Amino acid sequence: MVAGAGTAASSASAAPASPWFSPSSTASAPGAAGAAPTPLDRVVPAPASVRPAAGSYALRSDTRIRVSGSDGSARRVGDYLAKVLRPSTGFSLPVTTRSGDDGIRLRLTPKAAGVRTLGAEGYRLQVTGRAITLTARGSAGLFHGVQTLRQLLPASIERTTRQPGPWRVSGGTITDVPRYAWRGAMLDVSRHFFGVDQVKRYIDQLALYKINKLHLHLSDDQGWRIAIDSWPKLATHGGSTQVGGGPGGYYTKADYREIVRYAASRELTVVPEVDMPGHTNAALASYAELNCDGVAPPLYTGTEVGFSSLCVPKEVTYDFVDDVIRELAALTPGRYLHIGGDEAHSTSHEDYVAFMDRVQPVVAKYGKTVVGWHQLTGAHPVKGAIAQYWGTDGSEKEVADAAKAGTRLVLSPANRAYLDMKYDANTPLGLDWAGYVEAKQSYDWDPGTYIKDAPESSVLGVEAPLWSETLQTSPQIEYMAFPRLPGIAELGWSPASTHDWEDYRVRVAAQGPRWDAMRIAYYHSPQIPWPTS
Ligand code: TNX
Repeated sequence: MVAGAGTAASSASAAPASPWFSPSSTASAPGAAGAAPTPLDRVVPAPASVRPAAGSYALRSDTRIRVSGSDGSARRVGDYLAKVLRPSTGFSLPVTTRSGDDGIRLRLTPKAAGVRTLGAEGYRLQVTGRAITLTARGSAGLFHGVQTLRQLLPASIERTTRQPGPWRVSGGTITDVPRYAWRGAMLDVSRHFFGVDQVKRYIDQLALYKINKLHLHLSDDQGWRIAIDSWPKLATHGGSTQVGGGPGGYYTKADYREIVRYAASRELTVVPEVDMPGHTNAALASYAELNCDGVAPPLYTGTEVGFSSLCVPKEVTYDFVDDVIRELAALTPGRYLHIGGDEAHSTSHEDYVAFMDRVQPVVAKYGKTVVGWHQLTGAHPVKGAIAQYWGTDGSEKEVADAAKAGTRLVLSPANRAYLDMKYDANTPLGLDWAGYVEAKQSYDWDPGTYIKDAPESSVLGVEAPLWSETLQTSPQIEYMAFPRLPGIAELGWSPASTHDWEDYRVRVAAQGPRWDAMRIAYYHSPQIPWPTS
């Protein structure tokens, strides 16, 4: 669609025709410094609308980042952009509120006509020889536009040492808005605990692809990971181990607030999950009175599921639930609170329904919207509830019925969106109960039509969960998340009309050199034509 890629490919014909040297592996591949700049439509997620124009903009040593808008949020995005660009360019890139028609301009114009259709998260990026102008109604739009701009610069922009450039961006206009409001990623910090810095690193990676929800799975059989003042042993005892018997850990309230703050600075909302009534061994081990027989079980470090349950008939259970939800809601500025509800195999159906009937109103009492795994649709989801689907074929009638009755859906089909599934039989990490999930399998489905008989309007978005039974380090997180996470992010952001595996696999291939520059330990899927230089 855009001149540039073709030009780059033909200039690569000087490369030796050896099996070790494909044209895309030469230094003149789009996106490599010194080559034609990356065409505007070569980003992930695919933009909603692209109009290329002649010319290009080049960052220079005297480029300024000009921010406008009254409340300082454009400046914060400008400062973030400057921090990304300064190390590799070596330019000073001052951020200024002085207006001007040159440089990189970040304009926050909540009311201007012509930007209304951009909504809260959309942006317009205009590139001419004189300026790059990003326009949005809110800071989220500017921030997402900055992520697009990063991808339009050469991959070496992501390095932390000075690089030669040149730093050119193709001319034209991108106008971009998300398809879905919920574009989530879940991290299981219970099976293995991940510290604040590891979570921040993942947040930075999620932000690259315009993910806007960070769902933290804070409790499970193997560990309780958030300090609750009224039930202190949840964290100190329930958080004291993990799968395999390591030391585990938990977030203090200050730690959790720091994660929330950092996520917000990257335009992500934290969605905390406390999984109930099953997946509760860590809590049951911490307080004997939560057990129906009054006996605390030992801590658990295996990987079985479905053996634990809160005691539904006991009143103390609801004191516990009220305290936990009250404290967690008070710590959480976002609207959502996830109460789990999956795999309650040790809870009778009757008890499950009774439990959910009592607990959902507690979430509302503390001002939050209920999110639950889709088994909640087998009980009585309250008005406004959100069900997170994790089945594998979209055929569950109770999910479709709930959707018809107003329950909104976040889609995480396990055989598509589960980042902990192995890519193939040789993947050293992960599980395989939902089958192998290679890059194409992960990308090639449509959230709008996935759940049989659910109205398309019930779909709030998509989410990629990363369960951590087999994962302990940031490189392991990255190996499972990349390249599948960007594909799920694209399903959440890009219009269905742009969906095309053959096109996507080439666009995502161009992310490889960026991940190399950022030291992201991605899986080199054989389905993707990675540049090899
Ligand atoms: C199912 S998905 C679970 C988790 C496991 C995961 C592993 C869901 C709601 N429950 O407890 O960690 O499979 O893939």
